[in-house]
Amino acid sequence: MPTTAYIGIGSNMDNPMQQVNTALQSLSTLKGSTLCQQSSMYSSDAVGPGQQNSYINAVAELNTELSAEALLKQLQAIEADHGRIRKQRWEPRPLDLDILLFGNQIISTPTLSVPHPEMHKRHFVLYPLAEIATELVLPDGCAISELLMQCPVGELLKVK
Ligand code: A4P
Ligand code: MG
Repeated sequence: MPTTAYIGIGSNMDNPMQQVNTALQSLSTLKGSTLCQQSSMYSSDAVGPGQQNSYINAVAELNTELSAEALLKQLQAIEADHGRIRKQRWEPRPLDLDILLFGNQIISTPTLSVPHPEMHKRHFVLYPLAEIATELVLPDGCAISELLMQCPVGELLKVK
């Protein structure tokens, strides 16, 4: 049985909209997986330390036969194709791909935390996710609609 996974896509370097578009193309050809839905693109100020360019974010829904670990490896390969070199956490990046949700699974290993630990408080994750999964309920039983009510839209802007 394939698993429904939601992938958070983010970029704040080197033409972010194009980075997100080509990431979506790569996701659509991922082995053992089908790209079912993609959200609009949203812009927002960078969350985190220091001054950074604003981000473009989107969320994709995949149906995948891959395990969560195998999916993470594939996502990291796509990030590498986009020229990402990891130096430090929260640095500017041409492309960041996070597994937000993997079916109803709760995963906590040294390499993988699912649901993504920050997702419930990030407007740039919740609003695009809700756009493609209005009725979603997280593994802890919390409905996405409830999370949205606790997360102001702020300066998040749908751009495309
Ligand atoms: N890892 C653990 N869980 C996961 C998961 N669910 N999905 C591990 C993907 N990776 C996961 O990630 C570091 C390690 O996390 C990986 O090797 C993997 O084994 P990384 O992508 O190298 O590092 P990172 O992205 O810099 O760190 P982190 O903690 O993932 O940062 P975030 O939470 O992704 O935050 N502001 C706006 N507006 N929009 C953004 O998209 N993104 C960030 C990055 C900060 N500010 C932002 C945005
Ligand atoms: Mg990341």
